[in-house]
Amino acid sequence: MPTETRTTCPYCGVGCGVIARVEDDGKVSVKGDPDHPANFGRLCSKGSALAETLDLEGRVLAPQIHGQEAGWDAALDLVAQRFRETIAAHGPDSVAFYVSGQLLTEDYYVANKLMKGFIGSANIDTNSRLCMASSVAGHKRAFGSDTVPGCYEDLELADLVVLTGSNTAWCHPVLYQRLAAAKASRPTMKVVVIDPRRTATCDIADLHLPIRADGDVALFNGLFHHLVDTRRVDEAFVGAHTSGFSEALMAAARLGMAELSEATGLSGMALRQFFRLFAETEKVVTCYSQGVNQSAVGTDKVNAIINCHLATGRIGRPGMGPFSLTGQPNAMGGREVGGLANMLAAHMELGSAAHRDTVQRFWNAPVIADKPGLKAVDMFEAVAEGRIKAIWIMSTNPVVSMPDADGVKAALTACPFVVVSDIQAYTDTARLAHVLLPATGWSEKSGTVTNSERRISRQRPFLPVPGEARPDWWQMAEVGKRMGFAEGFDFASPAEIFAEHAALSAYENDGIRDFDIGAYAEIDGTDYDALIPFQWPQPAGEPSRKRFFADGRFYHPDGKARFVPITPPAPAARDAAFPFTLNTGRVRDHWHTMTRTAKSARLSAHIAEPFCEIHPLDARALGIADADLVTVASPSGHAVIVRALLTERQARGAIFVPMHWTGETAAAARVDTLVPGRVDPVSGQPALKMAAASVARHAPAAHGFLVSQAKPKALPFSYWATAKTESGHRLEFAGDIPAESWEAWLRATLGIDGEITFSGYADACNGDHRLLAFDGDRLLAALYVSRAPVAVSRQWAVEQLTVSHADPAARFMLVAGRPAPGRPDKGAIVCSCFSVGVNEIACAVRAGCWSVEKIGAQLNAGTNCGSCRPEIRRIIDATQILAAE
Ligand SMILES: Nc1nc2c(c(=O)[nH]1)N[C@H]1C(S)=C(S)[C@@H](COP(=O)(O)OP(=O)(O)OC[C@H]3O[C@@H](n4cnc5c(=O)[nH]c(N)nc54)[C@H](O)[C@@H]3O)O[C@H]1N2
Ligand SMILES: Nc1nc2c(c(=O)[nH]1)N[C@H]1C(S)=C(S)[C@@H](COP(=O)(O)OP(=O)(O)OC[C@H]3O[C@@H](n4cnc5c(=O)[nH]c(N)nc54)[C@H](O)[C@@H]3O)O[C@H]1N2
Ligand code: SF4
Ligand SMILES: [Mo]
Repeated sequence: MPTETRTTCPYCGVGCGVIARVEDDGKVSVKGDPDHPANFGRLCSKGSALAETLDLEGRVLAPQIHGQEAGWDAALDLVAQRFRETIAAHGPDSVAFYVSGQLLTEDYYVANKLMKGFIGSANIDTNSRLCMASSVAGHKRAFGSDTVPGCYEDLELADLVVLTGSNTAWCHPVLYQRLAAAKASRPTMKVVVIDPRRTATCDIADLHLPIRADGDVALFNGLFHHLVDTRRVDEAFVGAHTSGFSEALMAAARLGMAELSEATGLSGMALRQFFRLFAETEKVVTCYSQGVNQSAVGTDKVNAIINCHLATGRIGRPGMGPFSLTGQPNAMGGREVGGLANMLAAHMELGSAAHRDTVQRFWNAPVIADKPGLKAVDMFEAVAEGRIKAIWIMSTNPVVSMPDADGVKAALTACPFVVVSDIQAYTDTARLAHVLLPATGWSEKSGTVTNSERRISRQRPFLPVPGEARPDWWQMAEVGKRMGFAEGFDFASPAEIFAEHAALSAYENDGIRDFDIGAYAEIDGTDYDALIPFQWPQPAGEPSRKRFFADGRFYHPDGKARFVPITPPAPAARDAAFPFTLNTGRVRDHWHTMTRTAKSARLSAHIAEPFCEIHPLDARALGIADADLVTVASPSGHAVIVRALLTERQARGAIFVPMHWTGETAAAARVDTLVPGRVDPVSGQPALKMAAASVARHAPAAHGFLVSQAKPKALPFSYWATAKTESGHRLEFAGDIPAESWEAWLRATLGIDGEITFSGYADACNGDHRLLAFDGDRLLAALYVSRAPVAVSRQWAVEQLTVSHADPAARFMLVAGRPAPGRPDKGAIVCSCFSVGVNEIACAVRAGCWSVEKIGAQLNAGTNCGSCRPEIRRIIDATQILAAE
C-alpha cells in the first residue's frame, strides 16, 4: 500500500507543509499540504523537487575515523574521550560546537544542554550567526525579548508591504506568492522593494528603491523624522508603552533631502514617494532579511526599522509590524532552545544570574555557563589560534559559508580534533573531519521546526534509515552519556526531548518570558506523532496566540519597548584598487552549498554556473563582454573565477556573486574566500553583503563545454563548473589546453575505454575543437572547445544525451552544437517544473501570448509551483520591447 506522510519542507523559513507519498516500489513523490497554514498546498521549485534529492549518492553511511569506516561505539568513544581529555587539560572553553538552523529543535536542544549545562562552556554557536543574529539583537534591544510580533496573514492584510533586503520571490517564494495573490485580489495594496539590485521580487513592486549598500539606516532615520514632521506619531502608544523616543529622534540626525539622497543613493522623488506612502498608510508591514541582517550595521538597521513601527504604534495588530523573514527551516527553533553563544535555553538570558539558576535547577546540571561563548567568526579565529582544540560541526558547511572561508579551512586543517556530522561524505568541510558521523536526513529524521511566524511543525520520517545513519540528537546524547552525564541525556525519542523543552519554557515563567509552550510539557509519543502545526506562545491551558504587543506589553523589566538611538554609519572607505562593492546571496533553485539541490537536474538547469552580475557600463570599461569569464579579487589576495553576466538590474559600482558554488562544484567560486570576517559589533553577524573587490577579464587559452554520461573528474583548468543533467553531467571549463590530445583527455577524464567511436573536427586556425564519443547509437560525450566562450545551445546539447543517434547524418548537428534549422532549441530553462526554456517562452510571446497566464495556458510554464512567474513576465516585457523597436 502506498503511504502518505505529512511533514515540513527542509529548506526555507516559510516552513511549508509537504505530503510525501511512497509507492509500493519505493518511488517518492511530494505535493504541498493543503491543510498547512503556511502554504495551503503550494510548494516552490525547491520544495517541488524534493523527491529528486533523496538518492544515496554521496551519502555518508557509516561513521569514519580518519577516513576509515568504524563502528558507532568506536567513533562515539573517541569523540567523548578527546573532548574529555581536552577539557581536562585546557578547560571547558577549549572545545566548541558549531551547529545549524537546519537542525531540528530536538537536536539543537540536546547540543545546547550538553555544552552549556554539562560541559559548562557557552562555546556553541551556529550558522544562524551568519543569518539571524542582527534580528535577534534588534528584537532584544527594542522588545526586551527575541520576539517576532506578527504572522504571515499580516502580509495579506496590509495596505503597504515594504520588502527590504529581501529577495522574497526567490528566497521565500511561497510567502511571496501569498503576497502576490493578495495584491492581485486587492490592487490598492502597495508593495515597495528596497534592494540595490532590481531582483525578481520587484515584479510586483509599485516602487523599487535601488538603495546604496548599507543606506538603510539613513533611509529609515529619514522616515522617522518624516513621520514626526507629518504628525503620524501615535502619542498615546509612545507615551504609555515605550521609552527613549526623544533620544532616538535626536540621534536620527535630521538630514536635508540632498544629504539623504547622498546617503541612500536614491532620488529625492523616490524618497518622498516612499515616505509619503509609509506615513499615509496605517496598515504597514516591513519585512526584512539578509540585506538588513548581514551588515556591519545590521542591528542598527533592524532598530531603525522598528523605531518607525513603534513611533506609529503599528505593531502586533492585524496587517502591521516589523517582520524578520527567517532563512533556514529552523532558524527560529534554534533561538528558542538558546543555540546561540550569547543565549540560554527557552529565551532566557545567559547574563542573568536568576535565569542561569532556573535553567541549572531544571536541568539538574552540574554546572552552567556563566559568560557568553565565542560567536562564529571569533570561534573559528580561536580555532586558528589554537585556543579551541576540539570542535564538532553539525549540519553546516563553514568551509564554504563562513566569511574568510580559506582562513576557516586553514583553521580546521590545523585543529587537533574535528568532528563533522553530515549526510554527505564529500562536502568541503566533511573532508577535513577526523571523525565523520553519518546523520539521518530529511525524510528519515523526526522532530520539530519553527517557521518565521513562530509556527511549530513536525518533520516526520517516511523512508528507512540508510546504512548506519543516526539522528543528530542521538549522536549528541550518546557522547553526553559517554562523557559521564548519563542522567541528563537519557532520551529515548525526540518526543521526550520536545516535552522537556516545552516544560522548561513554562518553568518559573508566569508570563515573564515570551517563549512558553507549556501546553505541550506532558506530550507523549502518540500526541507528538499526531501534532498539528501551532504557533507559540501556548502556555498550559491557553490557546495559541498569533501576535504579540498589540496590548503594549513588552519584555523589558518596565514592560515598555525601547526606541534605540541610531546614528548613521560613516561612509565606507574605498580602496581605489578594489572599487566594487561585492554583494552576495542566493539564486532561485539552489540551496546554500548545494549538497542537496545539486542532485536535482531540474534545479540545476535554471542557473548552471557561478556568475558575477555587473552593470554593462562597468563591464565595458573593463573590456568585459557577456559570457566572458572574470576574476573577482579581494584585498586579502583571494580570487574567484566566474562567468560575467551583464545586466542593468545591477547598480554601477556594485557586483553580485552567488554563495552556492563550492570546491565540489567549481574550480574557484567559493565567494566567501573574498569576504572578510568584519562583523556587526552588537550581533557579531558578519557583513556578507558588502566586501570590496576588483573585477578583471579572465583570458584563458581555451574555453570549453562538455556534456557527458559519466561525471568528469580531476579537472586541470583554472575555471570549471559542473552540474547534473537528466541523464549525465555538464561541464563548463576554461584554462590551458591539456598536453595530451583532447581525445586522450576525454578518455581519462570520463574513465571511458574500449570500443568507442570518436568523431568531430579540429580547426587549428581558430582553435576550435569538436569531439563526439559514441557507444553505438548512444552519445557518451560531446566536447566543444574554442578560444572564445563556446557558442553552443546548452540545453539542447544536454538533451542529446538522452536520445538515440542512429542517423550518422544528423550527427553533424551535434558537431555544430545547435539544432537543425526549424528544430526547437529551448534555451536556458526558466520553468523547472515543466522544463520550459527561455526561447520557447519568447517564441510564444511573439505568437501573441502577452501575459503570464497565456504563457501558462500554452506551455504550462509557471502553472505548477509558480516560482518562475516573475522571470516569465520579464521575458514577456523584453520580447515586447524588442518587437516594438
Ligand atoms: N532559493 C533559495 N532560497 C533560500 C535560501 C537559499 O539558499 N536558496 N536560503 C534561505 C536562507 S538560510 C536565508 S537566510 C534566506 C535569505 O533570503 P534573502 O535575504 O532574501 O536573500 P539574499 O539573496 O541573501 O539577499 C537578499 C537581498 O539583499 C540585498 N541587499 C544587499 N545589500 C543590501 C543593503 O545594503 N540593503 C538592502 N536593503 N538590501 C541589500 C541583495 O541584493 C539581495 O537581493 O533565504 C532562504 N531561502
Ligand atoms: N557570502 C555569503 N555567505 C553566506 C551567506 C550569504 O548570503 N552570503 N548566507 C549565510 C547564511 S544566511 C546561511 S544560513 C549560511 C548557510 O550555510 P551552510 O549552513 O554552511 O549551508 P548548507 O549547504 O545548508 O549546509 C548544511 C550542511 O548540512 C548537511 N545536512 C543536511 N541535512 C542534515 C542533517 O539532517 N543533519 C546533519 N548533520 N547534516 C545535514 C548538508 O549536507 C550540508 O553539508 O550561509 C551563510 N553564508
Ligand atoms: S517556500 Fe519553497 S523552500 Fe520555502 S518552505 Fe516552502 S516549499 Fe520549501
Ligand atoms: Mo540563512
